[in-house]
Amino acid sequence: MAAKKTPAKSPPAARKPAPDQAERGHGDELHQHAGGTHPPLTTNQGVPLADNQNSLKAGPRGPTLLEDFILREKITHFDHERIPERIVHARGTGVHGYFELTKSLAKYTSAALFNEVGQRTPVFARFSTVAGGAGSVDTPRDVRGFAVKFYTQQGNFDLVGNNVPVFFIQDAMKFPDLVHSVKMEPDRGYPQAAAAHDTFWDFISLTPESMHTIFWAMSDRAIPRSLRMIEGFGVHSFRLLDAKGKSTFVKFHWRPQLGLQSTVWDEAVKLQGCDNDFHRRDMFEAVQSGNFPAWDLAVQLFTEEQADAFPFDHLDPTKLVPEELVPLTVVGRMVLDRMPDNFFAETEQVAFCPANIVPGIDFSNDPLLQGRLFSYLDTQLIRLGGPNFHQIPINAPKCPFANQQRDGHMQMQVPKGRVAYEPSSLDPTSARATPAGFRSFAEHLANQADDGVKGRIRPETFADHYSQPRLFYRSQTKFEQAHIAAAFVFELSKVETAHVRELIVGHLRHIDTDLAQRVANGLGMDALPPAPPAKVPAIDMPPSPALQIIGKMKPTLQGRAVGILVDDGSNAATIKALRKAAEDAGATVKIVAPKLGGAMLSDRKKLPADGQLAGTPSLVFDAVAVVLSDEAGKRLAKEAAAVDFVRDAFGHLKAIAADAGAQALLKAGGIGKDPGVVDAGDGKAFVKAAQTRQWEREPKLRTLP
Ligand code: HDD
Repeated sequence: MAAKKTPAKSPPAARKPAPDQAERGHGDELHQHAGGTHPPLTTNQGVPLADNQNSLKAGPRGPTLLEDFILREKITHFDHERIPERIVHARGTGVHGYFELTKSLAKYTSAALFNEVGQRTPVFARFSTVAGGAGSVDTPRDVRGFAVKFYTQQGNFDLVGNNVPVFFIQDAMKFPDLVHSVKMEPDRGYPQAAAAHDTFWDFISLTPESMHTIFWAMSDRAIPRSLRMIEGFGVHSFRLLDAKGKSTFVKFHWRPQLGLQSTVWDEAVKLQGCDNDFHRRDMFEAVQSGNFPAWDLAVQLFTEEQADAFPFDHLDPTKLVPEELVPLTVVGRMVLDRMPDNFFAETEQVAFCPANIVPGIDFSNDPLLQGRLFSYLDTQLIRLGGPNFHQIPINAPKCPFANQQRDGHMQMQVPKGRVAYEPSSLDPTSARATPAGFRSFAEHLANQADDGVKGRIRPETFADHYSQPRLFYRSQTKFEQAHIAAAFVFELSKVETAHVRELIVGHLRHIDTDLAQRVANGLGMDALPPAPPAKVPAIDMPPSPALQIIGKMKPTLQGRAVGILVDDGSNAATIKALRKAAEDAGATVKIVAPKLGGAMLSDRKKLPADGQLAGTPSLVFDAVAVVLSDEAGKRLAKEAAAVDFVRDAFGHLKAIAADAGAQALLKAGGIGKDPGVVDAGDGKAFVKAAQTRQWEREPKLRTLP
């Protein structure tokens, strides 16, 4: 048998030496900012990386290797970047700052932060919408959260409030239902960040106690101009305790130093399209430019005896204590002066808990507050993944803290020694309870009429649901009343179920028949629907002008924004004078032009624009000026973005300064003579008109119910 010829082995191909890592990690990446002192990029284990652009592959076009621990670590971390968003208040804006005491409350409380005038306590404040998800818009009609964490020397005190002083429900038991009703409907997954749908109004129509807060939510407080211009309220009554344990009830109020300011509804709606981040951006830009927003902290103090004489129960969170009944005393101010370095680490991970309280302050028996004391800690456990979230820098107290709690997920501390219990005798340095520590108010429950009865009981004193919404509505200016009526009509027009709409109008009859009629007319109802039975009919309380927005707006341009629309040929001197007048009055001025590069002005100098016309509508300004050559005015009169610029400014009741060249554009926008439309040459008149909205203009523009 002929032996098979084995094929001659070809000599092994001469192997090229493997290129070193630096050569192999090629790509098209550019690092534009070369220079500087860049620390080495490492894995989370501190291993320096030579290539952060290419995964480890079996050959240039081969599969990726499981071995690539660098890729796996990077992707795994990325996959886990999101944490569960807050079930409510998911979208928020946080800012650092401080609280400074200007009037001592030492007579009422042993809480250190309220004792020494001049003392500064670091704070972190987070403002939020309630209903929308974390990526939702900033300007829906919604209550705004106003949560402040005080890092006091006696531990963290969280005042977790809203921009309205009352709440929708009287008992925490109902909170999940309230929230489920307002969130997007579970079968269809919409609407996002909106109360205007059937499930919300269905719940409200069957929950008469919600009426008071609904009025606040239908007012322009729910469409604020800026987070810097909202009020804040601790809502519940709390107790202040002096060193001897004597208690005084307290309600906390935040008052914006820039005054209250809201948008008009059409403006809020359009802002959603124009700038999803309108409030977040506004806060960021203000703080970054040194225009630090500030609030006065005011308190209402009253005794148990005074409270007993109120014509309502102050433990009911649907009730406010009118300022006319118990005046406000300003005790300090909060200044927000530093944006977080990292949104996730701080704003997202901050964990507010109404149960975070310090010696000298205590809770009241408000049943909503009592439920909240449980809920927030519980939510943080799931949101932040375990019991050590208090060690995350934004949540950690800034005073020393120590106890015998140990271990758990994400333990960051390395406690020393063998003693992790109390009482103990083995460690002379272990933490012990102190006489200066937190003590609850020694409340005598025996003074309550129904003392001793255990049950799911609602106090009779919580039964009046209509007097305070009546107080709120009747205290408003006619413009605000019209806005409330219009808001009801808008919201209910989105409700498909007729009996829900009718029941809401029925409730309104208990509050104010004229309003009920206006809303019924606006909805096109043939007759007023019947009012549901009321346990307690509304009583008239003396009007409280403090509940208005318009009455509390400050005629000022401080913290406001003015936009000047210019184009080639615009008069340089007019622009300069207008800018100076507005800036001297405290406004931020931005130049808007058809092209971002700017415009060649009458003095042959180029003025760069801060915003391009199509992307910078007048919505983002509090007042506008239009300075144009005749030719540009005629040209822009045919440009939709320019026409919208002036038409919207006019429609949103803003002041407009215009020169002769701008008249063609104003005409195209349908703008005629109006006290708020002034000559661009008169900076003083412009500033005066721009310091407020032109309320009288509105009835001429739109039919309000
Ligand atoms: Fe609440 C968040 C304000 C009633 C349960 N709430 C949350 C936030 C604010 C408020 C401002 C956001 C905090 C932040 O910025 O992280 N909540 C209020 C006010 C209430 C109120 C003023 C009534 C007076 N809340 C309330 C009740 C319950 C909750 C009755 C439950 C029984 N709230 C929560 C929560 C949240 C929350 C589910 C969601 C995310 C979080 O706590 O941290 O636990």
